[in-house]
Amino acid sequence: MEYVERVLADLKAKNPNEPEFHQAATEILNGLKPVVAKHPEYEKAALLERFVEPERAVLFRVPWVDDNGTVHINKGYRVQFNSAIGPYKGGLRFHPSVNLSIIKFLGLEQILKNSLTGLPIGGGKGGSDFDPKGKSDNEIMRFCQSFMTELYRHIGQDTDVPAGDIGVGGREIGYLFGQYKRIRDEHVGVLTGRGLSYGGSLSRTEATGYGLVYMTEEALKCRGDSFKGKTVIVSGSGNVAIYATEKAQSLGAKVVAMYDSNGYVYDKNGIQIDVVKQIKEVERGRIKEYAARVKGAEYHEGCKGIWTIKCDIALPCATQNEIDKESAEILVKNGVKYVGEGANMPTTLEGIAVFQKAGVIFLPAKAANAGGVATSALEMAQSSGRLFWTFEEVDAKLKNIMINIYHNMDNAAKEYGCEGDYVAGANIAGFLKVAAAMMAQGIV
Ligand code: NDP
Ligand code: 2IT
Repeated sequence: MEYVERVLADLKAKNPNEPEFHQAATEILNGLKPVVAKHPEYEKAALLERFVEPERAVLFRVPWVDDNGTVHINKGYRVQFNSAIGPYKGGLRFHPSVNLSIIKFLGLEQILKNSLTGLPIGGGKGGSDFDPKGKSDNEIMRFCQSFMTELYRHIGQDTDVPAGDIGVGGREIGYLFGQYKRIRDEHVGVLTGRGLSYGGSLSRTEATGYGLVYMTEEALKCRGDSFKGKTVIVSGSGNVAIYATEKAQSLGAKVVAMYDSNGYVYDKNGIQIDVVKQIKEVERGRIKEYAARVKGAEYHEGCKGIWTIKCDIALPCATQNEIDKESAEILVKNGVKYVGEGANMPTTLEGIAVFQKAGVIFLPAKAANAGGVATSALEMAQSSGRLFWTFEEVDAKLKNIMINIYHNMDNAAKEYGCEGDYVAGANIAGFLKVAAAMMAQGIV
């Protein structure tokens, strides 16, 4: 059996019941076929087998007590996937769907994403099946303190630096950091996405969404086009979705729809992002509220319908597998020209095939949403150097990084005979640096 097929078959046999991990590994390894053909030494060093096996996976119990005195137990995870090019780096996700398969898919993706940023960060991911929805601030705090009471022994500013993801934002990072500092007695850059008063970086909050739009803007520019006058759909209404919408609209686009896990809002006049920020960031409410507050806006129960709205550009910014084959076909039929993935793995493998066959410019997650973690690495640099850069400085660096990633994946695709296939291009460009580092460091 051919090398990639053999590694994939082995991975599925050894890691059954991990469909998201299989999906991410399939997408990545298929893209790497031309690389391993050119580098037979990789197979001799079992490089792919090592690449898909986490260096370490920590599973732990997170006990906590709710406001009524009831005891709850959640599962905690930290998968330290690859440290060849730098300390493990990647977010923590708090969502009831979290399991080992999801954390491993996110961790595997993170290795290549972090490599693409050009900064010295390895790949990791963690989280819990804890559901922050409907919990009081005190419950969130107690949960975060319990989570960190185990996690602290596995992380460190030069070892593993977690950050936010779904369900983990500024509030949670604050509680996690407070508990780490209390246990270790160290005020260091062990988490990113920190508040500005205790070591955070300007522009980290905006970075993932802004970065997604900067990359999409570059893809448009290279084709003599721009965001001006474009109709855009952004799914989700969390951190990534809000700042993708804000930046796309500032460049002249009209974002007409957003959703949360209950349903979507359609505003033909263009989403008023300040209203969404008030509902989501301040009140922690539901997107349904938007239609009650903004004249002319409609609310529809359920998420899938959002992809039936006609648009030029789709920016999925919520979660994995939100665009399946059927939704991709409807988007194509309605004339979508660009898809930029803000979320991690938001398009199924079948959905990607539909977009690519139709000639849609498809910007894959590990490249398109790398602005968040890139800015986390800039936060780490500021922490280590005891520096504080202005918003404009960080934002300019972010934009530069996103433009570089776009051209690196475009060039890698050309060089390896798959021009325009950015899925393969991103996998190849990200992998080459990790592979070189792993080869140089021996069999470890
Ligand atoms: P948030 O928790 O801020 O927002 C998540 C949004 O997605 C919410 O609107 C949420 O709705 C929605 N959502 C989550 N799960 C589902 C679901 N199963 N069906 C429908 N909607 C859902 O998270 P982020 O904005 O930080 O993350 C969004 C995506 O971007 C994730 O895939 C994450 O991995 C990725 N990402 C995040 C980065 C960051 O810096 N934050 C960096 C790179 C990627 P509801 O409130 O109803 O749950
Ligand atoms: O998926 C991701 O890249 C993130 N959730 C951000 C990770 C980070 O370390 O900033």
